[in-house]
Amino acid sequence: MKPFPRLLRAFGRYRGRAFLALLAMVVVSISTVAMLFLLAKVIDDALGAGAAARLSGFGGAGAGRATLLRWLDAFYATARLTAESHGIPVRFAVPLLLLLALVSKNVFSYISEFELNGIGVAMVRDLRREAYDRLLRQSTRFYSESSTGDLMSRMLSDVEQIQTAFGHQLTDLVQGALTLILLLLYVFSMNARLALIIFLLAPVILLPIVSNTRRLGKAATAARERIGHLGAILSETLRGHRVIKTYAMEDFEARRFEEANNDYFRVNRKTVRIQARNAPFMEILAGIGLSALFVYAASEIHAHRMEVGELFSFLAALMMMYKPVKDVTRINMAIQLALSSARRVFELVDRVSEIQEKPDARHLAPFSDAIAYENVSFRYEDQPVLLDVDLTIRRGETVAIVGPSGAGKTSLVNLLPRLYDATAGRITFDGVDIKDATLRSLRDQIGLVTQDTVLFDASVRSNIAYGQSSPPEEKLRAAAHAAYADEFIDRLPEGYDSFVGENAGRLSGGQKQRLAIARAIYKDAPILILDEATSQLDTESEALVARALMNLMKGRTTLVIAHRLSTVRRADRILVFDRARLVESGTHSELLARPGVYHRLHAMQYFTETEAAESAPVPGPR
Ligand code: DGT
Ligand code: MG
Repeated sequence: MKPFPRLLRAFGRYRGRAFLALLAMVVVSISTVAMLFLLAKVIDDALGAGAAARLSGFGGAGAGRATLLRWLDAFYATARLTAESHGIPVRFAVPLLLLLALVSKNVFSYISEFELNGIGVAMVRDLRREAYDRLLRQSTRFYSESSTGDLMSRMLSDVEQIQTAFGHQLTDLVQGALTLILLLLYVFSMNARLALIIFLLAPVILLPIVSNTRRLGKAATAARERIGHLGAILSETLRGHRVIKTYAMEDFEARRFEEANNDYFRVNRKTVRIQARNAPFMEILAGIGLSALFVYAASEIHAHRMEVGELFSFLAALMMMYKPVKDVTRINMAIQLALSSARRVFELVDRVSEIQEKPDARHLAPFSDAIAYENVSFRYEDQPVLLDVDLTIRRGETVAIVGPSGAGKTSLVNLLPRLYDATAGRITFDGVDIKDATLRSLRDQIGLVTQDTVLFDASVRSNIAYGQSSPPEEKLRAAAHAAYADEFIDRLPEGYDSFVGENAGRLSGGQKQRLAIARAIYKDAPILILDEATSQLDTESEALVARALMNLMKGRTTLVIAHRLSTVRRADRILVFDRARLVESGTHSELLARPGVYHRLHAMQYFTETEAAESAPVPGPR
């Protein structure tokens, strides 16, 4: 579905309010015309400019007057009579009526503005919620392939753009159109010939606006793309500031930013140029028209076909028409912007995650027997990452996965919670193909500690008991204790209520990992996936993390991507991966006994030794 009808449908949800706004707008337009009419009366009747003309029999309610004017005349006459019967003189009554029209115009324009803008705000709330829901349910592939900056700008500024268009700009558009129609009627009823001349000249003014608008629309789309690119660079810088510093890449990044910034600048300058020439051009055209009008009007007044007040009223009506016409450019641009934004937001909303739950997916019973990979192959793009992997993991087993970097270890374990789906073969969970199970029941049974620790900018408490508003205190402390995290948590200024900061900037690498382990212990899932990362830890915190991990693995079925000799030795079985294939499997001593990848890795000191962990007493329930 195209963005426009779709936005209209979203708008339609609020049609009650929209109808109210429309009614208010009609009243505003009528009040505006009434004001113009009364302006003529103020000049001609209250101030007396028309007295001479009326005495000589010209102007006023002649037989040839158009319907609109006759209605206004009748209404005016009644109002005047009423005022006179109450003893209010004309010079008070007419300005009072003018004031009434003015108040009515403003009260109703408040109502329409408020109602329509309210719809705009509500629409984007709906849209943002929908987009965020979709975003949350996207596949891991989507996240790894999208740029954060781009997604952020879609969720924030693009959605904002739609709000402006469907609130503010739409109010101006509809109000402008309504008022324009009534104003046209008004000027035609007042002096059809004069109005016709002006009307015929209008296209001369309108055509350049239309072409300008089209060019503006194109420039705006280009500008959106450029700002997205800028955002992407910016968010990379914010996330990667440490790398940038240590590689002394400030100049490089500055240049990259400079290029993108200049790109954006060029597009903007084009927009600015188009915009800048718009107003002066229009004003000059309008000035020419106005001068001609004065010349013509002078002869009309001379011939007593028009009164001075009416001329002023006519002029004021023309001026008022200028605004909605002029606004067409701005509104059109805003709508173009909103449409291109809507396209980008809907792209996100419509994106279907490649990981789908079957409609008849079944709930998995608690894990009882075995997980099996049957001829599993996997690829991200063209390059195979896993080829024909066959393996079975029994309940309670600890399986270590080792292999050179890029062998496919992380990819292998990512398939189990269906972060990715295998490209061939299948994975079963107690004999059930995981694609036939509900995602929830599958993922609930899996605890995951990733290679790069992820913590949320929240309290220690909510990081451990992720997603629970009031976690039981003993369970929380027990998890922290088993993860060897309690000693540092207790030293934090506010203990469990301390905030960890964005990217957990207030914690050390080892502390972060122990928090992540505490989270997994807290979740208490029967199956555990550990992607061990040891690089950033010193020996002491590594020993702590190692012990915490051992506590975590106790009594669970564990798949551990291991770099630590102690873990590998303790594993029931070691699976060795090399270049996408499962090449060896066995225990540490079995594998060492034969020449192969494992033997080579061991000889190359691929594994880290952790003395403290080795010599530590077997961690019982502390
Ligand atoms: P590690 O963590 O360095 O010890 O290596 P592994 O064994 O965990 O490797 P893995 O599974 O992360 O990557 C295997 C291959 O797949 C490697 O050539 C990089 C590639 N790869 C990993 N993640 C992605 C991804 O998100 N998109 C694409 N296109 N390729 C990926
Ligand atoms: Mg990995």
